[in-house]
Amino acid sequence: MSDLVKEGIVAPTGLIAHGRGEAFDYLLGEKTVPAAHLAEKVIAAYLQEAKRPVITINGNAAGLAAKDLISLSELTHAKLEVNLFHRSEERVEKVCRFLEKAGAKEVLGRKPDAKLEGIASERALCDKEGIFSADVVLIPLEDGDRAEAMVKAGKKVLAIDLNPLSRTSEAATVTAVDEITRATPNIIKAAKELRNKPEERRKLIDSFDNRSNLKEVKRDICKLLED
Ligand code: PTJ
Repeated sequence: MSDLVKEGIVAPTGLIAHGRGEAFDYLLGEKTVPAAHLAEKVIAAYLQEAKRPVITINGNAAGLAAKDLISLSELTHAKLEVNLFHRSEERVEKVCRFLEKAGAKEVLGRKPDAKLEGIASERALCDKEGIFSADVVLIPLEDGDRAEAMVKAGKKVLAIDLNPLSRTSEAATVTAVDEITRATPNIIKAAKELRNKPEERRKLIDSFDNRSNLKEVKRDICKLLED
């Protein structure tokens, strides 16, 4: 990660965010807990049921899981959009190129032509054909303001976030409380398994409750601490 900071892919504060994530991962025993496993299946189901799915990519997500996120986008026909918290045109270009080098065929985000309501600053910028008109958005490692704005805009928001207490985790429709490099391959596997099973996908979506899933993760953390 520190090399990617030097290259300008990961923001300097991305390292701090990474450390926050690691701290929570220790509390999870550095493994995918059962509740996260279920959330990952539900995320796969939502992506496949979506009409206009989009996967948003920031510096940390690109640095940690570019290839898997590209594979997931191909498998689920989701668009990839670079959307940075610490935005500069130069960094957007660098992250887009980084994804293209890793094999992405089309990356949105270079020329944002729409704005998400409810966020001041350049962080509101997005692509009309991407995040703006998406019905389902996968947001790995997203900040709370944008996650809440996407929910308010009526989108189904799918988060990957190691912190079960974050505003993103609480606002999302589905949160996989898991490390991105474990979560993404799990979502890919589930998407392959669910490919020709629309009924099973809808069952997973209809029976999922994010609040109780997050509670289960917190119980797992307490149990690990007590043991
Ligand atoms: O590249 P940019 O400019 O878009 O900036 C990206 C960061 C991540 C710096 C920015 O979005 C940010 O500051 O995010 P936050 O508010 O720290 O939220 C990131 C969330 O991701 C936190 O709740 C972390 O616990 C969590 N997280 C960190 N590393 C991982 C993670 N979740 C899953 N896997 C990780 N490896």
